[in-house]
Amino acid sequence: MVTLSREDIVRLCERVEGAQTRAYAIPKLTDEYPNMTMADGYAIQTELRRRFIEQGHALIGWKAGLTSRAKMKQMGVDVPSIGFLTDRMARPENSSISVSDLVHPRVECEVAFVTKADLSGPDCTAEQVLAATDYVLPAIEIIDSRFSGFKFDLESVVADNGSSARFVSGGRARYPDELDLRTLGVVLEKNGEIVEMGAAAEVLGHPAEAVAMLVNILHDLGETLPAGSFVMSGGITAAVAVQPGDHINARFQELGSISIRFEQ
Ligand code: 0L1
Ligand code: MG
Repeated sequence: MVTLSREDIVRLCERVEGAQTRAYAIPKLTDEYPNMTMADGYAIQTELRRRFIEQGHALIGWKAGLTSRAKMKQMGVDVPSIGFLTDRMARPENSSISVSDLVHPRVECEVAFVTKADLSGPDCTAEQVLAATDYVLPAIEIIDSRFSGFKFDLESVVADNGSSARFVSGGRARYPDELDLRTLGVVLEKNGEIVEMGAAAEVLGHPAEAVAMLVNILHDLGETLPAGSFVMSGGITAAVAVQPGDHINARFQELGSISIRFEQ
């Protein structure tokens, strides 16, 4: 249930927007509003999406977050979340990504879905997601929590759009029925060293389950997922911190590799 007044939602949204666009850390929102609910977090995120679209950003899709045990354990939470993705967050493969406009950049490997049919909740299933999927492709998400010292809770993370910041996709697109998306392996290398590895089943047992969960949360927000959406299903492994000079290579079984560099 939304408990915050419209005035408070707008004020907290402006706080998050300032931290995102000017890259500074802020205290978690629940320090001031300890009784804030998840619905309040989504109300702030929805206001942020409204503002960005008003400013000319194009909504291109959504991300599921905190969908693997590794991520939930790393962040000390037990429920997945969703966030929106815009054209301004996309970066090309093999590019050099600046960290000067980010606060706490970290990377994670994800399976992305591109849809060819509309999907809606409240009872969307993984089977429906797979039937509505045009193709899947590998992605690296660069998340950036805007909360000081990584001290946050789910309500604050949701308001901060699930730490969404940048993403890169590419590699090799495949039809989902050509792959076993549960056993699909991924290896994350930083500066030539393997730092994380896992199988996509880490994501709620099957990444399509995470997309179904996302569609059902969208239903609660009064939204559907239109055909042509780009959806990231959540980090398979724990997120890895990056700094200027780092080179990241994510190798996905069957889906090719994605490389990026980080610069000041
Ligand atoms: O993409 C995600 O899994 C969202 C993570 C949100 C919390 C964090 O910043 O790690
Ligand atoms: Mg992610």
